[in-house]
Amino acid sequence: MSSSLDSPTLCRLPRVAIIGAGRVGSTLAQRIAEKNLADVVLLDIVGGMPQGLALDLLEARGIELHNRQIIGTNNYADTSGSQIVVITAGLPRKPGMSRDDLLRTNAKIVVEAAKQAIAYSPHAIFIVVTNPLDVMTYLAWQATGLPRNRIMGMAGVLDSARFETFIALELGVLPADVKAMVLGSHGDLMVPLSRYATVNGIPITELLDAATIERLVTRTRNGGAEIVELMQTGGAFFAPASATSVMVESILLNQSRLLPVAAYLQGEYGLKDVVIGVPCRLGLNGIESILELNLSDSEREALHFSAQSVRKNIQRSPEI
Ligand code: TXD
Repeated sequence: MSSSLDSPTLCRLPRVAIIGAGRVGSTLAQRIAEKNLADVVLLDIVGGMPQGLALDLLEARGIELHNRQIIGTNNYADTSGSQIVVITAGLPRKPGMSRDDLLRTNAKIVVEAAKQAIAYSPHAIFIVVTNPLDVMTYLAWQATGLPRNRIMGMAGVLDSARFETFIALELGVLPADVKAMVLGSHGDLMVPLSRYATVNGIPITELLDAATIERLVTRTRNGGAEIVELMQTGGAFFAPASATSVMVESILLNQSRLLPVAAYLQGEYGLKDVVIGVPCRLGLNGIESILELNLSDSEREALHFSAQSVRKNIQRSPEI
């Protein structure tokens, strides 16, 4: 027996398009759906693969207790109307390969993906994940012509999470109690700000000696390579997907979280026309604001050095 009810108001959740359904892309789809943040469209160049992954994720919905739509496709038309587009398409690093070795191949892939995606989702906010991260974000910004608040790269959240992990392991404390901020480019020249790292408000400089902190900083700088060396077949993807999902969440839920994000700078930190990791407040408009910290001379120098290497790679990248 059924009683008549007013037709339920269907609450349409936002849609996130993920370009590149590889390890980072598919894990991100899982995180977004299981956090109930948005419907997900997974797109890849390989036929059948994103469709299979989407079906697999759909079959877990009853167990994971969510009802998000997950679509797998090879057609950009299916991504239309997305609020957020995440670009993970490209080749990952192989052992011994630097992120910059990926430059040429991934530049073509990312620029093409950005152009196609913006055509179908002209109001979307873009998050670039593909390496070399800062250069790819710059190229995607150029290719889309987006205002700078609507395009950013994910790296600092991951690098900071790695630094926090190593601090927590060293001190034997709960990882969630450790907060750290890593700025600069995503690579060997990243800038972990040790003096801002705390355990529930206590600066780590009170808890660890300088040599130990330096060891943890070095491990953070090599965090990606350490995993590539261990795995031998591709790089990290669980933590990168988690880090990206935090950015997606802060934007969709307008959380205003202050996160290190690769942003296009127009004079902040004395840097212009370059993309580099700086603290940004993320909300519905994407980058709501950029926070300018009072850096020490050596931190500022390290940030500028890091920006210089990004610039060099932007100049080296192919005309597309
Ligand atoms: O901190 C960060 N930003 C990073 C970046 C952390 C981890 C991974 N990082 C980089 O993300 C990594 O160096 C790669 O450049 C990307 C994606 O890494 P992932 O590990 O997911 O690589 P996969 O598993 O090889 O997936 C890439 C997918 C794969 O399925 C390809 O078929 C697809 O990209 N691909 C494309 N999709 C759409 N369109 C085109 N042209 C295309 N080319 C490849």
